[in-house]
Amino acid sequence: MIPHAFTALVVAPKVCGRIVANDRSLYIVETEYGEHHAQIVGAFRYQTQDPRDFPVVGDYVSLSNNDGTFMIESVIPRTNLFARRAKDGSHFLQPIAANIDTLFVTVAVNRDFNIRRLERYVVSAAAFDVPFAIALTKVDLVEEPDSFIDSIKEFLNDVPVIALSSLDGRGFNELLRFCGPERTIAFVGSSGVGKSTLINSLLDKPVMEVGDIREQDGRGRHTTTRRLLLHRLDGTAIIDTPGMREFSLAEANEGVSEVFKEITAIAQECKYKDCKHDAEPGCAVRDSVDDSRLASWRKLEREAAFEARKTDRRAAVAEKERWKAIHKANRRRQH
Ligand SMILES: Nc1nc2c(ncn2[C@@H]2O[C@H](COP(=O)(O)OP(=O)(O)O)[C@@H](O)[C@H]2O)c(=O)[nH]1
Ligand SMILES: [Mg+2]
Ligand SMILES: [Zn+2]
Repeated sequence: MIPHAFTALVVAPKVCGRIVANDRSLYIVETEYGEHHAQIVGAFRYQTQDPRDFPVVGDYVSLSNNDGTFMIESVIPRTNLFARRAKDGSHFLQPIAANIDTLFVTVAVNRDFNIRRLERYVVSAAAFDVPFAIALTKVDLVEEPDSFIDSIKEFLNDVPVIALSSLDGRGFNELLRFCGPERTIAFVGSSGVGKSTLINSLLDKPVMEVGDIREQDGRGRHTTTRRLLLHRLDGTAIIDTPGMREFSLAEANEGVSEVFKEITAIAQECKYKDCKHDAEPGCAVRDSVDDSRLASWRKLEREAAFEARKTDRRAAVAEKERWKAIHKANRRRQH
């Protein structure tokens, strides 16, 4: 189940594995020889500061095996990583899933349909270089799903939009075009849009609960961690993700330029340097871009720039604190 390209990178007696679930320091990895619990080897843990560098669901890892105790020694370089920055003021990115061939940004057609939220996911996927498509779910709830597809197409003209219903099976054949041996697809989107139901329908049988981590925590409570990477019989790896609350667009500058590439291109032709494409007379962007699209672009661009500045400031403060501590330790050592 693990592509040869990855197993080939791990030299025996080390074993190549893929992370399928994670709860704090505990991981479940699948290997050619079955599924195992694993933890990160101490040296890796102590040398790693950035949460982004820790293993995440979808990662391929190199494992050591000491009499059946598996330890994660390293993460094999990722083809990509979808991450987010929580709006909690941390300047660290929280990794969500790695090594994704297609990320389905999932939205439902009911009253929760929100094009702004969709835009946020999309610019974020573009910023992380993760190929994406749109999964429009619960189309059985409306008479006219086309109007929803149209409003997405208005914003993303060359991205596949798949209209789906887990109730009547609409759209699943189209979804299967993204599946295949050694393919990994992932679903992100707000809680309740139907990701888990969709994944269960995609699997040949409902196995969502299989392979959960069940542990007794320090207080004797049982905690269950859900397996997030599952396989279709055809070999497709499917990654579910926990519902995300608001996330910051700090990394999304490039994603915004990518998703709005026609605006980015026209902006180069603006006769004003530093044009805000706002009130400047004869602005090329305002003359040729649709008002609502321009409004979306402006809002996302401003937010991405603002978040990036804020994050840079926070990173600078953290870096300064770090050096202060190092100098202090050095001074102490000299006395
Ligand atoms: N009408 C309709 N309801 C759905 C569909 N898919 C999921 N649901 C319902 O939506 C709710 C949330 O689904 P769930 O898969 O848990 O969403 P998740 O939070 O994105 O994983 C559940 O009550 C499902 O029964 C669908 O295709 N049509
Ligand atoms: Mg779910
Ligand atoms: Zn302009």
